[in-house]
Amino acid sequence: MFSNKKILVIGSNGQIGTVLTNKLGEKFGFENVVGTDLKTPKISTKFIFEACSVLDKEKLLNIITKYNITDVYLLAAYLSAKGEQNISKAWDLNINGLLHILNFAKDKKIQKIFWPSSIAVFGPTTPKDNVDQYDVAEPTTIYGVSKLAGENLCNYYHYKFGIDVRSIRYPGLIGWESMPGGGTTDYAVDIFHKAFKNKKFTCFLSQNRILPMMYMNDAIKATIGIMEAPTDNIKIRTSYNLSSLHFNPKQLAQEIKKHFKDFKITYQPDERDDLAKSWPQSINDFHARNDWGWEPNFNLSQMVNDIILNLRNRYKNN
Ligand code: NAD
Ligand code: AKB
Repeated sequence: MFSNKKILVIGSNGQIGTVLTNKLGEKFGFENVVGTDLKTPKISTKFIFEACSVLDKEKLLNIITKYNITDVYLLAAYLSAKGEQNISKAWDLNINGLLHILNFAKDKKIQKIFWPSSIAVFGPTTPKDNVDQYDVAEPTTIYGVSKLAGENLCNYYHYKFGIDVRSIRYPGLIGWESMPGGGTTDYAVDIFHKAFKNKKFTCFLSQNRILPMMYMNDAIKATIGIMEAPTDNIKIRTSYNLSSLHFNPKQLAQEIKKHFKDFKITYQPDERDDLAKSWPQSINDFHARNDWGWEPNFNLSQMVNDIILNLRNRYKNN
């Protein structure tokens, strides 16, 4: 397929990367999409794959040159729960990985960058509901601190060097095609697999812990949407608030019970519940809707129906 874009997805084996690389391949041609991650994926990919760490600047530049990369989606990161286990490594990956990519753009090696931030930039001093784009952001996780610093780096490189870097603050993402890699919202993926396997699930968040969440299909739509929007429409160069769903584990379990009558959930909140407690419950995404036309497609019951339909096929065939 002809495309004037050559895309590099860094962290292509992860929860988002697994889905995003395939969607980008379908849209722009698999021959125009290169995935990189620390290890070669177990299942063969339709897109081109190169094993490389984002922290290995020289090897990464060789890949960018070899494939004439224009657009980079930088997904490699330590997420919230994993980050608390290793503060220095989380800072190193989340900040130095981003700096490598921003500097490649500054040196005209690439043209456009997508880098995701998170609702984790907000903290206990932020209002809980309908959080505005510009509400106070004083995170109390190293993950949130690194995301907030990253947002400001993106903004700085845009205004100082004209770099076209675009970002959204993803809520907790839920999908059926891939597993999450060490976040606080991971429960909302695991719960579906437990419903299929043994009809019971022990949740590490408390039952009433409401968080902003989103179906993966909507997250991918937003990601490609912001990258395809005309440059003049992108007015925020830190990171856009993004919203679709908010619910607690009890409400998710009730939706799942509509499909699995015997499904049982118990609660054993651990330290991840404290991280979740520091985050907002719902987000106002007026600017994303207004500037580049963001709109989600899935409500809670539509998402649950779609995930269960797809997982039913997957478990039947395995
Ligand atoms: P993930 O942990 O599932 O995937 C990250 C991938 O990066 C993994 O495959 C990992 O092997 C790879 N990686 C780790 N170190 C690397 C390195 N040095 N070089 C190259 N690859 C490396 O994460 P995800 O959920 O796919 O998240 C992707 C991005 O989206 C992250 O920036 C994350 O902060 C952000 N985000 C995710 C969510 C969510 O709910 N999944 C929510 C908000 C923001
Ligand atoms: C996490 O839980 O760390 C992520 C996020 C909301 O950024 N899913």
